[in-house]
Amino acid sequence: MTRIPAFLTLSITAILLSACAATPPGTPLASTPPAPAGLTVEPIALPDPTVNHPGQVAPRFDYVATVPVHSGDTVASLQTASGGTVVSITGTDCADTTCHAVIGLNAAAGAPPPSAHTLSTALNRSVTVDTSRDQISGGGATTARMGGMKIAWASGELQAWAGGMKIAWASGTYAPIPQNTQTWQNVRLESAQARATNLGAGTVVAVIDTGIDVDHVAFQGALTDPATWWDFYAGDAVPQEEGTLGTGGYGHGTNVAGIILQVAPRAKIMPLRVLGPDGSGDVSSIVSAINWAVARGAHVINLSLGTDTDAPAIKTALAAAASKNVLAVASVGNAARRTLTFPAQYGFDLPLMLSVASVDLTGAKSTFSNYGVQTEVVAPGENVYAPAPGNMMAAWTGTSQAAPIVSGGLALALGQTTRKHVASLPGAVSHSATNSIYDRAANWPYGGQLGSGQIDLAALMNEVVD
Ligand SMILES: [Ca+2]
Ligand SMILES: [Ca+2]
Repeated sequence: MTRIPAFLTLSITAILLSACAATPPGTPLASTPPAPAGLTVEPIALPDPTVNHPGQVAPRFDYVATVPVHSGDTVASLQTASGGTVVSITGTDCADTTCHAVIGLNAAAGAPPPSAHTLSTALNRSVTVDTSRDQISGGGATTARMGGMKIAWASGELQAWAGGMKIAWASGTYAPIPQNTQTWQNVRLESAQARATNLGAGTVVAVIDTGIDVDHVAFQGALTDPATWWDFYAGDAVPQEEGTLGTGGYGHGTNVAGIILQVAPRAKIMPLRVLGPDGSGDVSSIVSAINWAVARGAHVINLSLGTDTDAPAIKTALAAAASKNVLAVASVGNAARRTLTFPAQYGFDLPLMLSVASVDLTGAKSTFSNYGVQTEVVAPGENVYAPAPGNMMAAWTGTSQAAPIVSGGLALALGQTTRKHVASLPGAVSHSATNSIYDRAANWPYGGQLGSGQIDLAALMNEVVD
């Protein structure tokens, strides 16, 4: 996996940060979420947020502190004591459960990182501090990157959207993309949809990614109310993908959302943009997006992104999501290493979250896919066709493409009356997976490190659907 350079974004950011420095964050939104008792925090919104602002980058933070909320705290008191900006609240009911304030911090040039010890003393509670922002020094390490690479622009496929496909998507009728036939056969999608006849209706899947092409014909009628969208990267309410065809991360989120909708055609996608055109972004944005999705009714959160650096702030947010029975799915990364990226690595500890690796269409581990004992399930992630910006279709390859097959499977199950409690559905994905992939000689080096095996959507529906 080629690491996506962060330089482009960083140079743009530097310019916009100075231009936007005088803009106070927190411009109220038209739609106010259910706020934690006593604390209301809106995402950073630059002026005129209801309009899309191509090229705009919201203020970014080098570090993010996670601070337990105490009764009597106010946004002002937390900001005064920490010297930072409260960007989000993890947890939706601070009166009953522990909430955490997510505080963005910047260090002056040459100054040491903010000290968790100093902040803990100042706030009189235990505070953790994570690196948040892409670091331009240190070899261009990317704090959060999407895991996937475009392998083909199927320009000739544009016709596929001109006729019946458009109508099929808009009406929620399953219309398989012929190029994905083998992929869907391998996970037994057709049988699963025959069993789960609601096709995911009533289920919301948050796609925390590069945004999506909200105007794509494939997404008309398939997205949540625009009041639930947000672009954390730009500080506006329109999570439209930005970039250049064939470059960087452009099209990544559109592909991921399109895969989910092929599995669960009547689910609704909540598009949340946290990654820029190069596919990189900040921990603080991802945490804010997870909190946002939970507060606005997402049932499943798809995270086709990752970082090599432990990010406890993300784990705290995912644990809070789980406490509200919100499921999460994360890709394990594309470095061909025996270790999982974060947040996928947290899936092992969190019963409501699944970590997903990629296999090819023969069931062999994809050469690029990370693996390891913390992997929970695998899905085919090679050459998966889905919508691409501009009413196009394209195939992408990566663990990023395997994860949304699992998210779609959870949405299919959630669209039905199930025998299982929501919290046990991820476990059912594992139980019902087929472990026959371990019989393949190509997978012998990875014994026990590809989870329970390949997701079997038909077996999953048989296990869970009433
Ligand atoms: Ca935008
Ligand atoms: Ca798990």
